[in-house]
Amino acid sequence: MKKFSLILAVLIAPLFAKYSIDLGIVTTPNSFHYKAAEKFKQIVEKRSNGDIVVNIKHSGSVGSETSILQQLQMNALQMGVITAGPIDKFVPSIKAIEFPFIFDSYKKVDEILDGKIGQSILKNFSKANLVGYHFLENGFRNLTNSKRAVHSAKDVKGLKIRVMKSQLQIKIWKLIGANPTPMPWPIYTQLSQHVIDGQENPLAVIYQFKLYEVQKYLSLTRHVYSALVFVGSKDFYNSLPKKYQKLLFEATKEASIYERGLNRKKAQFFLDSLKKKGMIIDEHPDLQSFKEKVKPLRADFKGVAKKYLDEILSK
Ligand code: EAX
Repeated sequence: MKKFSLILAVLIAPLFAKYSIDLGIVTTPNSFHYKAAEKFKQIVEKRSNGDIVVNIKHSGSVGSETSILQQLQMNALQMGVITAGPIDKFVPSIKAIEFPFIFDSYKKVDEILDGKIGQSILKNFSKANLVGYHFLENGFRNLTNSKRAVHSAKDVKGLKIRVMKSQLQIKIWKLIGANPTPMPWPIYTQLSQHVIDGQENPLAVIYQFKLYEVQKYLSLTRHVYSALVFVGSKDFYNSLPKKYQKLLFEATKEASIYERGLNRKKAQFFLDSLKKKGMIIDEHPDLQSFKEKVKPLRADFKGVAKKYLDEILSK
């Protein structure tokens, strides 16, 4: 009986909820994006006493990250956990934190993202009819490919590399010498069919999406720190009573801190696992050669993005 009423409560709870949040992610339930979304769901549903329900739409079932952002602008979705890369079309100032080799430690990441610069970037989401709630973590991005070992930038020459849908990311890989191809996630099929030779992502994503099956070489380039952002629909946010607006900020913050901790704790695990899976790993690529190639990028930065970039670089 007890079990029955519990099941009943779960089934009818959504009927009594006053607000419903559809939250989109492009990754699968084993990802950190999902773990963060799940934590957010637990907090929000509990602290709103069921007034708010959260439905996690995972694995790209509601479209690519760019499409999720567009749906958030129209309140067709209410929240998403989105990679910073494709956000730069909507919120150009976020480019400052996607600049190559700008972060050398988690300490600096947290200082910038949770500090004044991060806060102003999140505020800028409002101009795109979005809410930037909180930064969480995808991780440092590393290059993989199926063709050859990459130790220095010259080894990248001519490789067809899938990049995120971001002008900045395309430019980075052009400068390094690759043939960058922007595509939405996921890209396993394109890698396995050799439409592209390589890609770049944090170790967790490489492992969780089994890219080791189709990519032999991994270079720990850590070229870009990849933040994730809890993004929301501004219209939905404005429709909420103050106490629930506050709750969304609280819950995204707690879920982000939880996810960052989890992600960092497992970094070594993913490296060991990829080794066990047989990837050939260059743990100490010639980063200086990559840094040299991307130097001209700084001249492309204008306005607010330049202001943030200069500030981060001066720290
Ligand atoms: O969050 O599109 C990407 O490369 C992202 O880093 C990731 O895989 C999804």
